[in-house]
Amino acid sequence: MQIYQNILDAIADGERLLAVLIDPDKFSLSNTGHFMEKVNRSIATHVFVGGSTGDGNATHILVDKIRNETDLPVVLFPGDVTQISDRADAILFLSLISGRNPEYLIGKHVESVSKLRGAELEIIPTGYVLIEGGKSTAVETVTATQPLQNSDIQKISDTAKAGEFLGMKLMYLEAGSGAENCVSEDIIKSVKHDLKIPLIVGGGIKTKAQIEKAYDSGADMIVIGTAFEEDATFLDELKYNNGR
Ligand code: 1GP
Repeated sequence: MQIYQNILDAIADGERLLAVLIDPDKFSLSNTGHFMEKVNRSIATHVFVGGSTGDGNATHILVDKIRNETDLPVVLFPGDVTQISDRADAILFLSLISGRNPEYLIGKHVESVSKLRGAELEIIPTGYVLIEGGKSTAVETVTATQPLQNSDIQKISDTAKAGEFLGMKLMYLEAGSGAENCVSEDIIKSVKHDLKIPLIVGGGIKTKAQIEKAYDSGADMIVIGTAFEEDATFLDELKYNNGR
């Protein structure tokens, strides 16, 4: 599978992408079959696996189980080096460019090389921009970084653009898992206006209206975790509507 090229092709075809985020820490393995059945019937295009705190073995087992239940690409969204599993199709190689903690700008990346070298995972360099979402998030705590203020749209746009200049292939605007406020339309529009690489938006998206607004503002891919964890029937509401 060529995950990144497929993302570019889908966007060129006008497709709206949706990643279902599964956090190994919060997900019960015994629920995998039932949950993935719903995912497979929904408009979801990708499965992301990862969390801020999860341990590696749980991720590995979960990725294996998910792969048996779906043909969708399974992409690691790792909170830590331990969460790298070569059973996934790809990994978002995240740089937390909103923060100034060297561990999340280069340190963890160096640590991960011994696991990635020789693995068949597609590595997708991804700029990760944490934006305040109304309450303190696990990402903030774990990475010891501050999110960007949502009023500082220029800085957010400049940060994303700098990531693109550095060669990142995807840009991820993150309000944090379970955020009270998802990333605003104004922020998405401003970042999108300036950016040539695909734009991912996640954190705190819980309703169809929020999904539509994010797409209409320019998000190419939306990531939802908490809303599906809390109510998997929300997946049933997201029917095919984009020609797939
Ligand atoms: C978190 O962006 C993802 O990293 C998804 O957030 O859990 O709030 O959907 P939610």
